[in-house]
Amino acid sequence: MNHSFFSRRRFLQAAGAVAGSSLLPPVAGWGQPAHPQQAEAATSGPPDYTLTIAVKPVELAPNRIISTTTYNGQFPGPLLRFKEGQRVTIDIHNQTDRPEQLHWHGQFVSTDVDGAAEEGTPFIAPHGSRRISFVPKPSGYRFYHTHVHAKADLSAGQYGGLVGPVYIEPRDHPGDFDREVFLTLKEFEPTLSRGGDMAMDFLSPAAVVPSLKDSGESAMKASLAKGSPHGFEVGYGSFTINGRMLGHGEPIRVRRGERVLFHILNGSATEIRSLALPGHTFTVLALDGNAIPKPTPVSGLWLGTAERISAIVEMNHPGVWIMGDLADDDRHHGMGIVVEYAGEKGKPQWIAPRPFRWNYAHFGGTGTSQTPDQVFDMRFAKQNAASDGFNLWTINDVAFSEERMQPMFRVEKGKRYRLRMQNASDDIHPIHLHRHSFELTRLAGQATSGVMKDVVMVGGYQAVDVDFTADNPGLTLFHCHQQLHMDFGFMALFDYIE
Ligand SMILES: [Cu+2]
Repeated sequence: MNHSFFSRRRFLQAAGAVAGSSLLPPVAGWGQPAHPQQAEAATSGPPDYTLTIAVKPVELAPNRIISTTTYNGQFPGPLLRFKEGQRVTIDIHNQTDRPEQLHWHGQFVSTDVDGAAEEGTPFIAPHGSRRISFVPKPSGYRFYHTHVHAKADLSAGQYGGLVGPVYIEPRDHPGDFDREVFLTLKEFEPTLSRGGDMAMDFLSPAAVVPSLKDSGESAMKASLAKGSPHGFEVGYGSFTINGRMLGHGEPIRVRRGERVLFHILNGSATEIRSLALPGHTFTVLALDGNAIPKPTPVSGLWLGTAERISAIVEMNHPGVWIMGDLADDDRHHGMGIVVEYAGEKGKPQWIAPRPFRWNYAHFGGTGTSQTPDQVFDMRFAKQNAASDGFNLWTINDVAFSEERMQPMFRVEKGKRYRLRMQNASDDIHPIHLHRHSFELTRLAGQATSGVMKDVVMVGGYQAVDVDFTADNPGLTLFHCHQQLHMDFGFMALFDYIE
């Protein structure tokens, strides 16, 4: 049997196609508005899918019913299974009082449908509708979510329930597993707080850049010395997997010997999540939906906001278990799901795994990555409590704002670019690039290759390099996926030049 669920051969072909695209003529000049591509124009007739955005009750647990914005009245939104290369038409209805954006995270689509106003995607008007059509690609685990600024309004943006999974079936390879299980991790009942308790010490390598640390710490000290409080953070009252708090949803029922393929999404607005299943290991096949060079077993998972992991668990340790977050407090408030073997009974058990660190390079290959045509240096910094008590975030000293939407970086179609990211803050930032994927090339001093992603966690005071090929013309948004950070400046635009 073929043990690689994802087609390595197709992946390499795709990479080859990217490398060859430099022969195509460049399009979309600097300063011009984004052109909706003809190919993306809406079709007539009934849609393939309908997504309705509306405020609905969601039952997280018995007697714990919240009211939040949902897709089709459910959380998570419906799993959309597309076929790679087969056009889909989707009607989006917005039954709320706010303009909405629906972003196709991880897909190579045009700016007209990507779902980011900064790139020129039209809003779905309050009580309005929009029909979109696009060709899903690339294959693998993607997702869709709202893409509006919430700022201080914790009922808006990704603080609500506007998150749903997408799976784009590859053209071949049914894969070697018995069952697929999709899990969306998500907190509800957000509140503002001062200071958080987010885990910070799980990334490997742990090396920090001393000059980044000095500059971040002295900026923070200066702010506190002036009497500023710490900037606002967000905490949550309830934690769920697939919209249910631990113990209140259907358990995942398994049989001994089964190979279960988990597709796990961190749908959080702001939090980094972890997941472990006592007595079992995860064999990671894909990160952010893209096959990794070599399937790799790990004892637990870490996911920044918007990251996805596809991993096989061989069910070879019968019992009734809690698959849950490593943070006891978050698990006790719901971040877990029961895994129950056939014929086993009793109270679900949690056993903390031995401490482990998360290193993307474990999933990388041994090859060296291609030399980029150009390097963009990016420095991320925090201005403590500088925007009405919220932290203000800058990229190269510029905080993005709706009044200041000029592209910061310009790329040419077909060229390969390195983003040399330097984080002068103590927070971990899950950094996302729209409409493209990137290859991880250096993580806190460690070289790697072959890991293709669309989100990468950049550790506090650390440096990370990623490379991407400019192969999807149009304005392209780059931002931290932490909602509080992206809402307060942590964004930049790339544009294509002739
Ligand atoms: Cu961030």
